Amino acid sequence: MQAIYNIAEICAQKGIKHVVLCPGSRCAPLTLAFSRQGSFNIKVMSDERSAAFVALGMAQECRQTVVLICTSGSALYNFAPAVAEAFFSGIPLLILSGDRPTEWIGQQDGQTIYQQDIFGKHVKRFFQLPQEYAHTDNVWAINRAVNEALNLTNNEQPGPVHINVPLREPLYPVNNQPIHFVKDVRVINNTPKEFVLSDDTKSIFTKHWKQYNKVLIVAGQQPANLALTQLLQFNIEKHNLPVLADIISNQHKLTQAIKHADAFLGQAPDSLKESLQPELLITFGGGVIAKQVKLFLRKHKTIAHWHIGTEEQQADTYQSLTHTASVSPESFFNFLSTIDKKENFDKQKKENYQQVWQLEEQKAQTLITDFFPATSLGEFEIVHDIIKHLPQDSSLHLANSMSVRYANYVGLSEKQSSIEVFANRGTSGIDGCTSTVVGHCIANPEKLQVLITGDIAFFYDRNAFWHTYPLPNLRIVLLNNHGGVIFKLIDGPADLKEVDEYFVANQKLSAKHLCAEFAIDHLIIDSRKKVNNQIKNFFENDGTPKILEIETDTQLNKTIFESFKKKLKERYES
Ligand SMILES: Cc1ncc(C[n+]2csc(CCOP(=O)(O)OP(=O)(O)O)c2C)c(N)n1
Repeated sequence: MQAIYNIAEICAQKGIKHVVLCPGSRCAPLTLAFSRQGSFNIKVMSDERSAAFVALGMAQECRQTVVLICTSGSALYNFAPAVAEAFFSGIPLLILSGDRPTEWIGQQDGQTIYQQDIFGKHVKRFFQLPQEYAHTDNVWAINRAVNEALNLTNNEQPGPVHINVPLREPLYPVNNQPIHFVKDVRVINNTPKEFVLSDDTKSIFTKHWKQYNKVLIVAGQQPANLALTQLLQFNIEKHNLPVLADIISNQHKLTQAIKHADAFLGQAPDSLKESLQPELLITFGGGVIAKQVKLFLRKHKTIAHWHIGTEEQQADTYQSLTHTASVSPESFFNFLSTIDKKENFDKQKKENYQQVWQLEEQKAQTLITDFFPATSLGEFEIVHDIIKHLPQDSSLHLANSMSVRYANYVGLSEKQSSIEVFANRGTSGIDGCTSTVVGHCIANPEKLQVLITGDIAFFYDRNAFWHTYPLPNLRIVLLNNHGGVIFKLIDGPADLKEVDEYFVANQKLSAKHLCAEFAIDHLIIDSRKKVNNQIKNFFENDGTPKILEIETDTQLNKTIFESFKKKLKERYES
């Protein structure tokens, strides 16, 4: 087993800190190697689906590869939702699965499935280790594969990598022999590729830059990056650029960001959309939440569209992509900051274009500030109140469905620049939102982690709490409308006679019993008067995890959301 035990030593020497382990026999050599090696922070969780999302949250928080270990059989399949999310969001995970030697697959030997390449395209690479480890070639092959896998997880395009480890019995050390770690195990270091803008690319871009004055920037989902935000700010001011920034782009520090495009584009007349139509579109980061931005840019197509980034996949979200520049957004915006300002008539045109966006943003912002009803207890106004009261230096996590959408309509202010926003938008699943936040809590116990979630997403992922790790920094706002309210709010299902039974899928739970089971403080808001007081108690840092539950009425939520859209529309009718 020495070659297998060495896997833990290689990981340790390559700086891996966190390991999430799911118990089982087939993976026992891995379990023992990682636990006895001594340098890892190991967490044990029995539900593999939840464990994988916890690992994902930890990797996202530390911006470092997390190792995820499980036994053979369906255990491994349960990692799949988080693996897919990690793949599409670029989060580094190394998955190590114990397996039977290949001759035992399909031989009714129990707990055996086809594990090779099980995640298909949802991992960056799959490695099958040799199943005999004594020959020096196999020792070399295992070492090489583990090094390569680790390097792949966290290079210029991070993501999940899977190593399947066939293990022959005996799986446990005979006579309890100690495990020996080879300290001079070989480590292959990886120097990340350096991407630079070639002179050719610079000159093609500069030609476009000179040619077009309606230049629009769209920031997609990305982690907070102060240096990049400062560069963007410089470019906005120098070149008069409108920057569309969803809440998940973490660009709320920008002074002139357009944060409410989703709100106003949804209601804007065609004439306005025509004047907002860009000639040159520059995008960076992942996807955007704003559906109206996507529809607008697909219909009112730009002439040139440059996507900046080192992603392998070429996403043509707006069906207008003409160029990709494989450099980091920092180096691109650095280059942009060196280009001369436009002068005279061109300068005027650029300023005008920026002003049209700016004006719409300001009007939407004013409407949103004034909109929220003071007495009703709908979930939109609760999200608004929570966001306004978020403590500095906390993280805001948004579950899929209406939570992330409401929050995007509300937005964060420039003053809240120390708050980082996260959401599982790689696959937009409702399945691991809570576990992901738990991973953040475990990896960074100093930071307050606030999740806003709907009830279906919340109860779906209740095994997020099923372990022994304290979560004093966890705060969950549970918008309990007893079903998937989104299906009542979006165009399409809302008016179908089947909507309640087959889409909303009512459920009756409240978090009361769950909170008692897992020793979580359960706070309730059942009237608007209690909001301020309860929010204050909720954010208090007294060493206990807390869930703030608000039972809301679907019809009221629908009425409030519709009245919000109506008010946005009325602005254009008057
Ligand atoms: C794993 C997964 N299953 C199903 C869906 C489809 N889906 C999207 S939103 C939603 C309902 C979510 O309800 P809830 O969490 O209560 O939020 P609300 O709609 O009330 O805001 C469903 C089933 C999904 N995104 N992910």
